[in-house]
Amino acid sequence: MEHDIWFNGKFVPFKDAKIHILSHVIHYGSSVFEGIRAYSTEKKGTAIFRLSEHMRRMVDSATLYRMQLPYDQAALERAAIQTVSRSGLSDSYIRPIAFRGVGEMGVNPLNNPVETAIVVFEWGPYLGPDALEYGIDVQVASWNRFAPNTLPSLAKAGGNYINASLVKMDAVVNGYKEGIMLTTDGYLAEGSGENLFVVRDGTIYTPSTNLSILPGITRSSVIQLAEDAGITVKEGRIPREVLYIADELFFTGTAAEITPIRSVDKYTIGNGKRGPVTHKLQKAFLDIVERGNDPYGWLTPVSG
Ligand code: PPE
Repeated sequence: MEHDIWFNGKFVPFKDAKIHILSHVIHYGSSVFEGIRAYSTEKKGTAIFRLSEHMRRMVDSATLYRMQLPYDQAALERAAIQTVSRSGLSDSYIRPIAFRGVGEMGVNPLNNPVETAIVVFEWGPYLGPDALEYGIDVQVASWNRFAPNTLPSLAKAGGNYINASLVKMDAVVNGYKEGIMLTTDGYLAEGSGENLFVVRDGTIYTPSTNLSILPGITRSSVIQLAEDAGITVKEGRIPREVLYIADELFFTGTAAEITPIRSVDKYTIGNGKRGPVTHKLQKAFLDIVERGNDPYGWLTPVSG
């Protein structure tokens, strides 16, 4: 279904949201974007999950790239609500994006206008229809996550995903659903579009944000849900081989939600099924986004 797109402050029909071939973003990847989900909740109707945290990260990403956004965080939040509302969708994926348009050619983007859009569409389970229940098979990627002095990993920037695409393509071509990237010195980092969690002896471990990962909003939500369920969460440097002896592994992300990993490099994880800690966290997450219980104030209702 093709829904109206909020484009530079106005709604335009889906087919009319076009850009010029000389837009800087096409040549140099100069965009910053977000991925946000809206859920149809029982108690609050259609509601957007952690809207302000996502828009804050978008503003931060723009700041890092010296990109002056024509809209502040509050205006972006209002526009996202309107775009969802206008689509009539109850469950949707929201993609706000700001990019450098047509101006001068060449690497310097400072003289190119910043264009902003918000698109809403339906997006089912990111890693396949059975992924959330049965888990996925993944490999360790041979491409590393970029080093901290190469690109700012706190920014969710278009150009970052040229690296992620290499990881994802290799995984798919090799018959896996996803790849896990290591840091340049060999520690666990994250998936091409997800953060990574390890469970061993009832404790949860996840790479810390100083390891070139995107500081995921689902990641921080899951850390909070785990801690509030009495599970210890440790953030730090995790050696690669911990993957192969983990009791459970899972990915988190807006698109991926909480996806169990059932094997890595053909090592079976746990009993090769979704583990109990993963399942418990999925249920806690669904209680918020499906039931609409909202003890943390993470839901923004779309109407009213
Ligand atoms: N790491 C990366 C590299 C990443 O792209 C994402 C989101 C995450 C971690 C998780 O972040 P968060 O969504 O805030 O929990 N990836 C987005 C885009 C995926 C895509 O293919 O496009 C997403 O999940 O929306």
